Amino acid sequence: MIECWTWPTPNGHKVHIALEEIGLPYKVIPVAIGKGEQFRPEFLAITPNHRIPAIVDPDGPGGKPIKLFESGAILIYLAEKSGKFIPKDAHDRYICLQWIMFQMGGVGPMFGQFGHFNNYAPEKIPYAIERYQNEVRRLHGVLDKRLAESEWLAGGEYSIADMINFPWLRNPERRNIDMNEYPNVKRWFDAVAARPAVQRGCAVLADNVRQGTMTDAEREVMFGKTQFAKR
Ligand SMILES: N[C@@H](CCC(=O)N[C@@H](CS)C(=O)NCC(=O)O)C(=O)O
Repeated sequence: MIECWTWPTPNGHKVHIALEEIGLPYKVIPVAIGKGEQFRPEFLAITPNHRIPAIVDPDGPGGKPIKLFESGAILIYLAEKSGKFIPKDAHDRYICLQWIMFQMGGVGPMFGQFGHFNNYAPEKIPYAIERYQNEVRRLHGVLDKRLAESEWLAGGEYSIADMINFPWLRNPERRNIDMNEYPNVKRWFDAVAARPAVQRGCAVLADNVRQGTMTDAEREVMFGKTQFAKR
């Protein structure tokens, strides 16, 4: 059975959603990132990047085990393993990969940096907040344009490109986003959110979602010496 080393964050939810949509059996292994469990030797043996999500599939290519980190690689792997949710047509397949890269290189890092400077940075740096807020808005605009011309991100069929972008579009108020300004994103978001497998994916470890502000101990793990210690 696939081991899914994870935590209930947008990057974790991508993999939970894909596993639920595809219907592959999996075992959740929680990695409490606020407590520093990402630095445990057993997790570092799977990913030197000490970030969730990561998977271990004992039945990988050629029947050999595979360990994988980076959510984009994991979703492509799961889709190819199952033959589901990735277009078979070469043209559409590249379009699907394009929107996966857009999420991995754009939406994730930019939304993440906005969250950091807006919520967690010890000092408010207006330039940084404004820069990432502008990027968040710009990226919503790019998605809106695409979804004005296409039902799903990869084209006519729901795919891993939708699964990977969706979790980062949740809770728009946290990014000062009014979804009514992006009606095509809103239409797409509601359609993805209505899928039972997506709801099951977002419920994985949901009791562990942090309520309220970060404690000093969590802050130290995420942004202090523990995070940057040489390993
Ligand atoms: N590009 C990576 C990003 C993974 C990532 O940033 N994971 C965060 C949670 S969403 C994490 O594990 N953070 C732990 C830490 O910062 O120590 C992916 O998509 O898998």
